[in-house]
Amino acid sequence: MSDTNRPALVLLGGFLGSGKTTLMMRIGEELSSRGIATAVITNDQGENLVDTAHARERGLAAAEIPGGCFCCKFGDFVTHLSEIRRTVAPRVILAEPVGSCTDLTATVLTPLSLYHSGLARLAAYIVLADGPRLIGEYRRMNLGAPVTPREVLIAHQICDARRLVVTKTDLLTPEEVADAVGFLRGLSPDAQIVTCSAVSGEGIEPLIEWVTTDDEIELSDSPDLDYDVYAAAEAEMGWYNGRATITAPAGLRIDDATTDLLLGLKAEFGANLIHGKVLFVCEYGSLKAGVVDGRIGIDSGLSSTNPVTEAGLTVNVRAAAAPREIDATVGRLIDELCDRVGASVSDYMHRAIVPGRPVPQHRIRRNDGST
Ligand SMILES: Nc1nc2c(ncn2[C@@H]2O[C@H](COP(=O)(O)OP(=O)(O)OP(=O)(O)O)[C@@H](O)[C@H]2O)c(=O)[nH]1
Ligand SMILES: [Mg+2]
Repeated sequence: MSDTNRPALVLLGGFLGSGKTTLMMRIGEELSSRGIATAVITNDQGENLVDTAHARERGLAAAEIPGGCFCCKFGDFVTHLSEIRRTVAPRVILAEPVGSCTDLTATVLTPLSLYHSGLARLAAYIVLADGPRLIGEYRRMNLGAPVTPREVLIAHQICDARRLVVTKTDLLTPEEVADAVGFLRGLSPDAQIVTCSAVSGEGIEPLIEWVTTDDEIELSDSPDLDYDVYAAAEAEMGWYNGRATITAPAGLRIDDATTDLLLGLKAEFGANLIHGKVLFVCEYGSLKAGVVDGRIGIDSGLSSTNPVTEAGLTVNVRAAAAPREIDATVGRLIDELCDRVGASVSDYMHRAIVPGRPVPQHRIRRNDGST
């Protein structure tokens, strides 16, 4: 990397559950081990984020922009960029936009390059696509000629970036990986496409090269997007974020409790569960796990499975369901878990919302120059 004072900024976009946080942690840890100071910025429609807590537990400097995506909170994004630059002085900043957000070329990258180019060098804009979903759910959708709001959103995310990653290749056979790449290539013929598993580490090296480049990306024009349809896609989803302290005099096994909660979410919401995440923090460290596409993944384990008497719990759920329903269901699942182990809940803070219409502070498309 060249000796420049400006940190490299890398945006890692992609639909909910595509593996952004997991890959960001993996890249962050890899860069740190090479002596490259790295910070992350997470983003969500709500507060109390599993992702931010997880990053901090893993020792990465992390800033969080809650309550809206980078585009609608562009001012906050700029403030956090300069703040993290001043306090941490990273060489690389990895930023994860909300998984239901798109149009970042027009709403984040172009405004940054026009108005705040001194803050960071735009090193890469990478969009992730979930490998198993590419060859399953996405293949059954009309992403090539999108019709439904969800199809429009996912297709736009993929076409907005010139660099794409097929994630979770450890869950696919080599033939399925080739199939997933071919499918993605059909949607975005000119993009650079790599494949990787953040779990096994396979395919990480090309990504490290993308992230540590000395270059600055050339901004292309962003594909057109109907904001009414985009808003409809966001409005189909309910977002629940909650946090509580669990006190269990008779002892609570965190691994069992995590599985219980995730299986409960899966059973309650079925195919409508887009991404459920659980983070427990206790005396043995933290355990983060999630469920996507019906599959449970453990992202970080504890040093011991011995029962604990107190733990902090954070739960984030994104589902195609009414917020009230998600809120009530998660509350009941936590209560049922506590009843089973004789535990009690305190300091329970929870909020469930439908994201509002995306209203970016700037939207600059190169061919019309409007803001
Ligand atoms: N097997 C496998 N699982 C993965 C991999 N990457 C992510 N996962 C799992 O996929 C789930 C979602 O991963 P995240 O990194 O949280 O996804 P995300 O894109 O940040 O999701 P949002 O923050 O909701 O937008 C987690 O349960 C991970 O365990 C991978 O390379 N292999
Ligand atoms: Mg995430």
